[in-house]
Amino acid sequence: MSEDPLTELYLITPPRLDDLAAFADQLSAALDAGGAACVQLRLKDVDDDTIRRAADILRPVSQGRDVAFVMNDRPDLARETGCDGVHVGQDDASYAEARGLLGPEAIVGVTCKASRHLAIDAAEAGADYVAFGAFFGSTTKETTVQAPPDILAWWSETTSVPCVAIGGITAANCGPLVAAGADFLAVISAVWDHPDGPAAAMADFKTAIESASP
Ligand code: TZP
Ligand code: MG
Repeated sequence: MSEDPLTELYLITPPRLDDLAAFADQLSAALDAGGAACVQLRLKDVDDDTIRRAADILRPVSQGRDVAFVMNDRPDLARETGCDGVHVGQDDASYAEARGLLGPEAIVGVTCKASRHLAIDAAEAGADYVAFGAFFGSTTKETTVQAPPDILAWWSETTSVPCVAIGGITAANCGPLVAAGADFLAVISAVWDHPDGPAAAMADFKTAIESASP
């Protein structure tokens, strides 16, 4: 029997949040189904007040269920809105800037695409997790880099820093990523666009993760 904890879900908000109250209900349903460790607020091309309003509504939904709430791209807004941390890409604030703004206790995660080199640098600097992807084609974000599942296996054997897998992940295709050692599966469309709703999506992931776990 493996002593590794089961792979958990890292839920990222949909690209648009036109009805925050309705989405708060969807998020509650997903989190109450179990299996999620983190929620990331990811809103692109909106003004800062829109991000603040979304954080003010969604952060308590997540933190009230002991699920970490992190901000995408913006350590300054993460700090201002009381998030648990931030996720930065290679074109955002650097890891060091994010850590400097948020302090030693915050979660700081770093996108590393399919680069072992970027991941080692981020982990050595102190990142709380590294994110690899895209593993599959995504309808949410155009992806230029394809990550092979074996990068997860290599990472898990190399370090104890957690890794997040992202990009087109569904309950139907996540098995090889779970088997390769993904600590977290970051998902958008597979949960929010599930025909039977987010709780059903979470149940599908639970079944898939349990059957693929080493
Ligand atoms: N980064 C790489 S792929 C992606 C991001 C933010 C989108 C993931 O969304 P989905 O719908 O789970 O493919
Ligand atoms: Mg970014």
